[in-house]
Amino acid sequence: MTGLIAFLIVGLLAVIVVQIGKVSDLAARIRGEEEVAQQSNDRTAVWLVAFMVVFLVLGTASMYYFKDVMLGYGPHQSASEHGFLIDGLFHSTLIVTFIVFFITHILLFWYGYKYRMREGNKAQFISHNNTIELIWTVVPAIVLTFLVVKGLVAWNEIMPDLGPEDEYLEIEATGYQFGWDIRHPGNDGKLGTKDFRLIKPGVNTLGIDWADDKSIDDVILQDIIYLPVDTTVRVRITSKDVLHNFYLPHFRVKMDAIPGLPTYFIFKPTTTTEEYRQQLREYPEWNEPYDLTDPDSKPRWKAFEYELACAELCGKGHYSMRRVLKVVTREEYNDWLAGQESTYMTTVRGTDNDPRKGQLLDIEIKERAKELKADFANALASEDVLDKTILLKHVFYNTGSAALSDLSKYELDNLTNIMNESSNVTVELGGHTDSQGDDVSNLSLSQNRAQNVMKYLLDKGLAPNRLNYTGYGETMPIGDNGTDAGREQNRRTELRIVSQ
Ligand SMILES: [Cu+2]
Repeated sequence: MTGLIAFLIVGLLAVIVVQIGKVSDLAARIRGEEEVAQQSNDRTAVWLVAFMVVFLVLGTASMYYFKDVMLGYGPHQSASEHGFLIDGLFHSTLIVTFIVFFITHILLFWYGYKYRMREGNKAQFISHNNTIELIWTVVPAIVLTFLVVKGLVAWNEIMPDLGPEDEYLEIEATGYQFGWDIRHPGNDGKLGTKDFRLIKPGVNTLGIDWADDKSIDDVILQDIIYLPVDTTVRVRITSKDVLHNFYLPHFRVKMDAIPGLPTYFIFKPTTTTEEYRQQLREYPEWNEPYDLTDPDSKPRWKAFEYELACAELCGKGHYSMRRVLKVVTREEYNDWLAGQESTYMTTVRGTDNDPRKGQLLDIEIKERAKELKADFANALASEDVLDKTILLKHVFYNTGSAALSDLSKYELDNLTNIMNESSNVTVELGGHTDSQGDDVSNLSLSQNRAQNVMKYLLDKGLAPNRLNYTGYGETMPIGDNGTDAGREQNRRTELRIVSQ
């Protein structure tokens, strides 16, 4: 209906214009052509000036009206340190173009008015004028030099790379159709190395070298990206397939992600997500409901999140490359980091893709040493005879044999250290089996195993009078021999403190 009315209005206006044309044609014939032409020129010249005034007033008013919804104005203050420098560039460019826009438009329309056709006026013909040429070459050159130099200064300030002494957090963003793999360095703050030859679709999509110690605690973030406030962040930016662009608009961070050519961006977030929300809260637009169909939904400022977007039209799923980014305080960041499980430990450790399969990690060795030390100290401190026995959790044998497995040496080395520290303690090593097989052979197997443990400790230099061993066979089960798990518990090596 509205369309029909609009169409009719336009049609009627066209009819009116044609009719006016016919009337002035008629008038011209009555009054004489020249007088009519003069009047028409005067009228056009006045209308041009009127148009100019309305145009400039409305243009300026719309700039003012929309200032709060344009990124970089109103509530959208840069949330990073260098962002103000970039905003400064935009502002100075805007001011210069605004002034030029005003001057040129006023001149354009004023000349249209001043030099309208009048009797006796004659157009001036200039084939060449050095002064004019000089003015319109030099003035833009000066303005552009000012803008370009300002831009170069900003570039040199923002883009230099960090040195080895600088403290920073480095993360890695790998773009692909359609998403980002964001790799966080974990507790050590260092990203593990990568090698394209290690890329295995579905298994190691980034080609991370799991044999590198630095990669053990790296986390490929599944969901929200967390960054600590007031910390320099260096982002390694790369792409797996086509051009993408790493874009954090609120931080004025924008850099192409190029397949085969790593790029980077360094920035320092200065405003936490919560602080930014509080800034937005001051503006009426941000107090409107977030969900327009539900007036009771939370206000927009509460739902605000920083976001990572792809700023390159990289394909039809381009829009889905959005990721939420949260800037939080140091304490919140540390809490979050403590809750993150490394990608290696959760998806690679112990699998066929693990180059350290069958080996212990430094962190595991340290962890076990700590645990054994605590168990030993508890046993020493306790008055109860039953508490004097501790389980050597990580001592294992080859199946059906008394030979120690390779990994058992870590536990026994730890035990040697502990025994050296408490030189008055004497212990008994006890071997135990499950109930499968006959009693006699179980007894001898447990004896041989306990004896092998003792031999290992003697080889490490412990005094023979501090050590003793006994094989208990299947006589002292701690688990149910009817189940696999129970039998596994029963096959064990224990240490009992005899005297201290
Ligand atoms: Cu993209």
